[in-house]
Amino acid sequence: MKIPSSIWTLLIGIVLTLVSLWYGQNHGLLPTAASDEAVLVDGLFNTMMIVSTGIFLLVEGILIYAAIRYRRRAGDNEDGPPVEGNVPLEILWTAIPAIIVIGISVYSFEVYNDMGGFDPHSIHEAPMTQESMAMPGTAMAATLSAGDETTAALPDTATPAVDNADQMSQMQYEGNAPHIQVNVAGLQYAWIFTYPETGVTTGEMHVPIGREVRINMTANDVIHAFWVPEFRLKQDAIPGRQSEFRFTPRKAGDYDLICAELCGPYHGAMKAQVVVESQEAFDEWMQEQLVASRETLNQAVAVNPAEQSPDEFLAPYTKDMGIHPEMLHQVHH
Ligand SMILES: [Cu+2]
Repeated sequence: MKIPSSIWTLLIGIVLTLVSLWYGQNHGLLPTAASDEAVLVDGLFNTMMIVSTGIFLLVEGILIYAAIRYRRRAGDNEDGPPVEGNVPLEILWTAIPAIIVIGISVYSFEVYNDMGGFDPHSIHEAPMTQESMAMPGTAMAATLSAGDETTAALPDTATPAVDNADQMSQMQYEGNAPHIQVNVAGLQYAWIFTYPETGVTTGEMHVPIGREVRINMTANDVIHAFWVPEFRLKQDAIPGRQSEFRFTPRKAGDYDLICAELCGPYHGAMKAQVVVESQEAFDEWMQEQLVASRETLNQAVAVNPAEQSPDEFLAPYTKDMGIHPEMLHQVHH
């Protein structure tokens, strides 16, 4: 039985589509997706991977098929019939890539907007991702706990609809775990993090799971770039300018923050740890940092020279001065 070529084309098309769809989502090229934004970026990346796998297989497949099917046979010295121009085909292979490119650019614009690319610190609803959709209970609980629970659960029928909607949207934002602010400074060759709410300054960034992190970043000397591959986030730190961006960590773990802008001879060593942990672990860590900074402060107070007598103040230095401690008394009495 001879199978018509249209059936063959259809079958090959189906197989090609299935293979592209599978490979585009199982390429294993990206590290763990540890933030809501990473899920958005991966969606875009996988879409492009599906399209490019399909195009690659189609082009290479036709190439290999043609090379074998139309190879030169023994004793055949002809050039074959001259083929030139095919307007419908040319329109088709111009239109298809144009549609693909426009589609991808609209999609990437959308992802950039969802990540807060245009207005990083504006009030927004967190992007709906697979992870956050997988836990509707927590999202609901957070929404309810934000406002008066009775009002939220049993909306007053007398309340005008508009007021209610207004209230709802506000509640959703507040309930969406209020953001935390982190000020980041890049300098040769380290990252410094300051939490303005507590005044804590550290060399390691800790962030709680599920809460939006708003970054205000600058550089002290040259241009650096904040890059956490697991967050799919890269942003320049520019001296004299504030870079604002946000992200919502979703997966607990220790991640590398890597400087992604050549900034000097030790650029390659410019790394810091980003620790994504539960809210409780984060609060505990913050408390430890506060205690540590208070201790440092107390030590500074303990040696406050203003409260010491001159010989008390000079006592530790007598060895350096090359004199006997008793001599101090003689000097001052
Ligand atoms: Cu750097």
